[in-house]
Amino acid sequence: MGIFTDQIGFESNEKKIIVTTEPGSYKLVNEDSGECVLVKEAVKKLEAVDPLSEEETYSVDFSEVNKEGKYRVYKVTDNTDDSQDKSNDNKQDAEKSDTFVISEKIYTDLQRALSKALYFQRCGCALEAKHAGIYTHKVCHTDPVIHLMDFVNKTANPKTFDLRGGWHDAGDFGRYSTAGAVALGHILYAYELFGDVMQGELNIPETGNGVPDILNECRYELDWLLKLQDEEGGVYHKLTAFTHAPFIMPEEDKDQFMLYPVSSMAVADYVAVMALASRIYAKFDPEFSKLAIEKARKSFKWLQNHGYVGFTNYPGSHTGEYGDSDDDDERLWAAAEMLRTDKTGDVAAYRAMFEKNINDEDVTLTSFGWGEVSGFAALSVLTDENHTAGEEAENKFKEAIKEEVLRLISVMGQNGYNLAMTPGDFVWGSNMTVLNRGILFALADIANIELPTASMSYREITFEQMHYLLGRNALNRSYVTGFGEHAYKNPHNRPTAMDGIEDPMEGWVSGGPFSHFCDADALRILEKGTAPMKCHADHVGSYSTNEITIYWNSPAIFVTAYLNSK
Ligand code: G3I
Ligand code: 9MR
Ligand code: ZN
Repeated sequence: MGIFTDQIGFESNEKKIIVTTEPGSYKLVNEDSGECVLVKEAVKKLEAVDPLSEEETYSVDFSEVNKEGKYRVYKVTDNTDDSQDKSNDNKQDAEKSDTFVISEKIYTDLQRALSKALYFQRCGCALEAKHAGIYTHKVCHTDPVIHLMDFVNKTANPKTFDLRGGWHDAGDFGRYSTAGAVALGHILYAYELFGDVMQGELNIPETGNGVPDILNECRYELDWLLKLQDEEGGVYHKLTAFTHAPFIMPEEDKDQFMLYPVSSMAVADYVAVMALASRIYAKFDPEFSKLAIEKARKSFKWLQNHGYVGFTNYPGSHTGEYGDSDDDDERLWAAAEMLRTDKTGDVAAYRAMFEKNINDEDVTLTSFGWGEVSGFAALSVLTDENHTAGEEAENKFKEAIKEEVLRLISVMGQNGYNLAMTPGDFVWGSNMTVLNRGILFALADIANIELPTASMSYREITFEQMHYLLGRNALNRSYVTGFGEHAYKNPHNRPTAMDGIEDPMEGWVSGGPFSHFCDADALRILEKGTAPMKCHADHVGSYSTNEITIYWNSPAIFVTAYLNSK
């Protein structure tokens, strides 16, 4: 059996629901005093077995306890047989939850660690002990870059580029425009909305320069992304080697890195995120702000002159593809941001592109992932104090959000974990889906979208998603390194695998359970037909269930900032 909890804990004034796989009584014990604070009966929420874990689930609600402290939940058993039970130790282990706290602002340390983690992805510089602690490495990937076609054609004396910088995307060393823009989007919007709780120092090289560290860290990626624009305003889709490096430290990777062709998704995401950055950094660095909007204008012109330009990997090359069959949502985000930010620009053109794409029926209007960015347009429009896009557009976004929120609330009712996920949602990077739904709930809250049927507030609903991420799941596993008694420990990340240090850096969100797991280690470790919520292998080789990426941390930064901000 299992007793599953958020391994960080619960806010004093919020719901405190524990999930278990067995009926019976459960007691909440204060771990410091040993005092039993409350005994509650487990309640069966579903008639059928839980569709995500394929097990019986029960919930135990300790919400009435508000007192700050460290706690643990135990199953109340008939103690008389315990002394004879040889498997007593194991049994005891299985019949208690991990420890957790009841407190205020419980995700403050988590938010900081999620943010600091990005520093460890910095490419083109050394990570020094002063900032990196034990996780140092020498400078990496500083060699000149060439075009893919010059590489393929073995051109003599090809044109070279200095494209140092940016964040490594993930466990690989690639740097990808759309992935980077989306990660920046999550963080910069979070800063705009919840800046008050994003002022903390991160101990990075720029600390103390008068700019909040989270913006300093984002600047490292922005300065790199700025350089990916070509002379015509096109933006290269990615910068990687021809294939992924073997497991080596970043500084040992001497493969030739290349610029891959322009895609219209990369251009549109670039426009959106440069406009957003121009707005956010205006008061810290007016010169950078001006440069960012100029670059955005240039790429916007490219969008006006070009239709959809897709991206597929060159035959034989298999670094991340980030393919996308349409760019309407990216254009919508670009136009929404230019309309809001660039008041002295070509407003009529921004408006026209915005109108065209908001009315495109294929655009969902509620997504925040690397492939579908329409939710960022909603976020930008609905948080614009000047209401630049107008009431009709606002209403359209609000209706779409309301519909999706109602669907997700109904989904939460259909599983034992109050999770806004169906069995089919356990895709590669399912934790991003969980977190992006958290962003949607936060946006619905900010935009005052009525919650007609639910008994919980948006804030409570969002907490429920975080509780899953932090251990209240069928594997009893916290999906953030360093946070929780049973936090996963072996992220698919080359430095983690090769640095010889036992513990991984803290603050990394795992991709999470993937029901069609496809890497050799997951295939070896997990049985075929495993329940969706259990398709996670905490193994360094399992890239399809246990990798890290910048854009799986970034939505967690948004969600924790939202939850910490009230
Ligand atoms: O688009 C289909 C959808 O129509 C279908 O319903 C769904 C069902 O599984 O699949 C969807 O496609 C999935 C796609 O992501 C979009 O979600 C693919 O199956 C899935 O394999 C694909 O996974 C991506 C993976 O790369 C493989 O391409 C992940 O989202 C993406 O995060 C991951 O990104 C990698 C980079 O390539 C390289 N760097 C590391 C990074 C993280 O693992
Ligand atoms: O480490 C790579 C990871 O970032 C990618 O998500 C994954 C899928 O593209 O590929 C990983 O690299 C593997 C490569 O594709 C095949 N050989 C083994 C590599 C490391 O496990
Ligand atoms: Zn590097």
